[in-house]
Amino acid sequence: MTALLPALLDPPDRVALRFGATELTYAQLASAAGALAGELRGRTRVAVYATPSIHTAVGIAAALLAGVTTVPLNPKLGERERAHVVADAEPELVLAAPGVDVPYDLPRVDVDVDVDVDIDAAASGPVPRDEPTAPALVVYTSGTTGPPKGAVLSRGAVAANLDALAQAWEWTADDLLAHALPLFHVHGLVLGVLGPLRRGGTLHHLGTLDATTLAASGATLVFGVPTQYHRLVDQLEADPAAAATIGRTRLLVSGSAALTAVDHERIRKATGLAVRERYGMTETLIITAARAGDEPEPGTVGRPLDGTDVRITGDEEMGPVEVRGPALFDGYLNRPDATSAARTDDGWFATGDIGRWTASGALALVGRSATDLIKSGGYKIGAGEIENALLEHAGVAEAAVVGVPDEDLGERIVAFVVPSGEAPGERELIDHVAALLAPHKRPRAVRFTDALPRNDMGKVVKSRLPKG
Ligand code: MLC
Ligand code: AMP
Repeated sequence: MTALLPALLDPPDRVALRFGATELTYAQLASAAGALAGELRGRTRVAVYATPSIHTAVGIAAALLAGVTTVPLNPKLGERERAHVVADAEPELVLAAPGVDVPYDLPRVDVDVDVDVDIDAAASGPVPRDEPTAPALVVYTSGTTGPPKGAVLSRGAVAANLDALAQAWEWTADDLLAHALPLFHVHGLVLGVLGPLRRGGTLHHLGTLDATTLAASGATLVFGVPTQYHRLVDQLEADPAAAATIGRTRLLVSGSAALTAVDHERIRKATGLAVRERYGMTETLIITAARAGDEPEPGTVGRPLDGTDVRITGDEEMGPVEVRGPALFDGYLNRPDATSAARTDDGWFATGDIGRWTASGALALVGRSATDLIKSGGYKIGAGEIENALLEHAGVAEAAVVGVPDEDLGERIVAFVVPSGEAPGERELIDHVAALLAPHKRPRAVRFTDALPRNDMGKVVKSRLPKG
């Protein structure tokens, strides 16, 4: 494999990263990351406190240059998740932006982005370890129950997936990618940071995907989750000038959850652009994508990427989606049981999604096999983890958590609670969950009830809970 980030070894004369008013050229990035990589050399696994800042991107680039595995940490993890991730991944230290409080009892290394440009220093830095099988990242992702699992992604998987996406989207060094995604998940980190760096192009992280900032960014390529596009189009309908500017973008890409047909159409009306959807998972990276050169079919997530095999199993027209290819993860850290449960005997990965093929060869997703997985704002959230957090509150006797359809978030988390004694306040329970777990896992509403619907075996039947 050639280097994972070749532009750091032979820096082009171009801006690599811009976060707000702070930017680094490739030469500056190569220097800053090269210097930090020198400090990291010899380590095995480090955490990055992944605030949406240039420091996070530099820290990850440095770890990759040094051949060290990175564990990106959502800075808003609650105390239960923090304890779990540290015990599970055992990072040797945490990289963080200077001056940021880091709630981890780990040795800390500040990411210095204010480094003299000295290409020699970068070039004479550590030799990148580019064995494709070496682990690049451990990314935590929720299951239906229990704490999140760390998906181990190899350097080869990241490289293969980014190259297939470049082909699908005609993505080159000339592209300026804009997004406002968090930097601790595959979407914002692998596609959104390593994507432009592997191409030698530019990333502009906008903080928030709002019409004014996006229109001013000069982006040729935009990534976002459906909630971000939904909020963006609300603004564009009220701001035709921004909509016209954004209409000159080469490609708008949506993923991590389904973009509704209504929002597809609203965006097309406001900007003249047809959004390309792509489908992926933390464990598989991107599986299918609507191509730059094809007219997208709303309601589908495009065709399999080149080199990736997708099959629909079962005898019906729609069935479980399975995937095979060079971008599959190596397994869940310390969880051989969960790893083998997700793999079929013949080496395919069972996504848990249900899909069907359309006449044009695109994949349409029609649901998930596990009802206890919720997608809210593009985040995957396990109902069981929230139920366990609620049960830790003294005022909760029983809890059942579901996702209900929501125009903005896709699904909204609603908790049904049987109180023990006097019912606690709704706000108190929401804050309780937001402290133990990341705030995006908090219920948006709590409904108190005398009893949960149960079947003869005593199992809660969530389909019998009131909707809405
Ligand atoms: C609210 N907040 C609280 C709180 N209530 N904090 C503590 N206690 C409480 N009770 C705070 C939050 O921390 C946050 O702070 C702010 O209020 C709003 O939080 P939110 O409700 O989570 O934000 P929201 O506006 O709803 O965010 C929408 C969003 C976000 C779309 C921006 O959901 C998002 O970034 N989604 C992207 C998810 C993603 O990247 N998924 C990819 C997974 S990979 P503050 O400080 O932030 O304002 C994958 C594979 C693939 O799926 O295919 O891509
Ligand atoms: P995560 O575990 O956070 O990586 O989320 C992966 C899941 O997100 C997939 O299994 C799908 O259910 C969902 N997903 C990703 N992209 C799309 C999309 N374009 N449309 C619908 N669902 C999607």
